[in-house]
Amino acid sequence: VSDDTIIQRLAKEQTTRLSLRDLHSFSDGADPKLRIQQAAFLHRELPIRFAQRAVELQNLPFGLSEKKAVKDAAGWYKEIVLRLMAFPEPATAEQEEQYGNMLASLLLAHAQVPQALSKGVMELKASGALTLVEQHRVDQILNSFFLSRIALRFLIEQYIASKRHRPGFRGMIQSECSPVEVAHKAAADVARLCRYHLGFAPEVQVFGKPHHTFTAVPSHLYYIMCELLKNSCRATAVHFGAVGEDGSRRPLNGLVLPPIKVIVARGREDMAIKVMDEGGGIKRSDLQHVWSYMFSSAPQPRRQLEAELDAASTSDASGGHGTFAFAGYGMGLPLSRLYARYFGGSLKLRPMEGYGTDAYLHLHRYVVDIWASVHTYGSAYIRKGTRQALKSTQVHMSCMCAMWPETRSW
Ligand code: W6P
Repeated sequence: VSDDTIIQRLAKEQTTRLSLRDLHSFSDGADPKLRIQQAAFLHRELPIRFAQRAVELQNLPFGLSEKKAVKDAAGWYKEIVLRLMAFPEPATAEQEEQYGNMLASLLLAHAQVPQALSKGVMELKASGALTLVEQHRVDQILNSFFLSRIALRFLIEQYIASKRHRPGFRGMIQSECSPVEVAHKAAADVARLCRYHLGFAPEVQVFGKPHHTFTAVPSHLYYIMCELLKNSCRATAVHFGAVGEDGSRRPLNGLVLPPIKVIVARGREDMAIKVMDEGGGIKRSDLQHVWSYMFSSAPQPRRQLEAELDAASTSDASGGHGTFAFAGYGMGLPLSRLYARYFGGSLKLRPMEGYGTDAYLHLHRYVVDIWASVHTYGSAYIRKGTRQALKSTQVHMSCMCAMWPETRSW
C-alpha cells in the first residue's frame, strides 16, 4: 500500500469526540499513567487530523494545490503522518516522554505553514486569474484550514503544557485570565517593537479592572491584542506623518501622537475588549480586504513597516506560539479573528475613514455555551444547563475542551 493510499484512508476516518472525563484528564499532568493514556490517544488521533490537513492541501481549488509552496506544505503534513505512525504507541513513561518531545518538535517545524500558503495565494493573485467570488471561496477554505490547524496545534500544545505545572493554569488554559493584564503586556511588547523601529511609539492606555478575569487561553488573547495594537500603532504613525507611506521614518518634531485606548468590559455573559486608534481609519469598501488572505497578501508600500516590525519580532515569540511569526504576510488579522472564533468569540473592525478605527473583540465569559451548544448538545438544552455547569470550573474547562474534535464545522 502506497503512502498516499494510507493518508487518503486515514483522512476519511472520524476524529474522536472525547468524554468530559477524558478531556479533563488531559490537563492534569501529574499522573504518569494518565499521561501515557493521553499519549496513546494522541497517537491514534493525530495521524487522522494531520492526514485530513494534507488531503485538504492537495485538493485546493483554482490551481492553488499546484503551487510549489502549497505542495511543499502538503508534503510536510504527509511526512508528519508517516513519522507519527512509525512511532510505537507509547506504553511506558519513557516512551511517553519521547513522544511528547517529538510532538514539541513538530509544533516548531510547522510554524512556516501559513507563510507557505500565503506565498501560494500571492502567486495565484498575481496571476490575476480569479474572480471576486473565487477569491472569496479561497478565503473561506483557508479560514477553515487555519481553524483546523489552530485546533490541532492546541490539542498538542495542551498536552505538552499540561506536563508543566504553572499556578493558575491547566495546560494552556488559565482559570483567572485578566484581559487588562494581557493588554498591558501586549502594549509593552508592541511599544518596544515600535520604538525599536521608529524611535517612538504612541501611548497605549488600558481601561478596565485587572481583577475582572475569565477562563481563557492567554497566549491566544495575547496574539490577538498584539496584532490589533501593531495595526493601531502603524496607522497612527502613518496618519500623523511620522512614517511615510513608503515606510520611511520622518522626524516627529515634538508632535504628540494621539494615544491608543484599550477598554476591557465584563458583562454577565461577555468579556469585550475594544482597541481604539486615531490612525485615520480605512474606508468601508476596503474593510473586506483586511480580512482576505488574497488582498492582504498583495504587496503595498504600507506593508514595509509591518514587514520590518514582524521580521524583528519573530524571535520574540511567546513560548513558541509564534506571536508575530505569521505576520509580514498580512495574515495577522484574519488569523486573529480565527483565534477569537475558536472560543466562540468574534473580532470586528469599525473604522471611521478620516479619523480612526475601533476594533471589537468579543469573547464568552463562559465558553461552555457555544461549544457545548454547537458540538455536544442541542443549544436549548445547554443554555438551560449552562449556569449550573459553570459553578464547577472543572466542568467548565472540560466543556471548553470539547471543541477539540469538531472544529471543522465553522
Ligand atoms: C487601522 C487599520 C486597523 C486594523 C486593525 C486594527 C486597527 C487598525 N487601525 O487604521
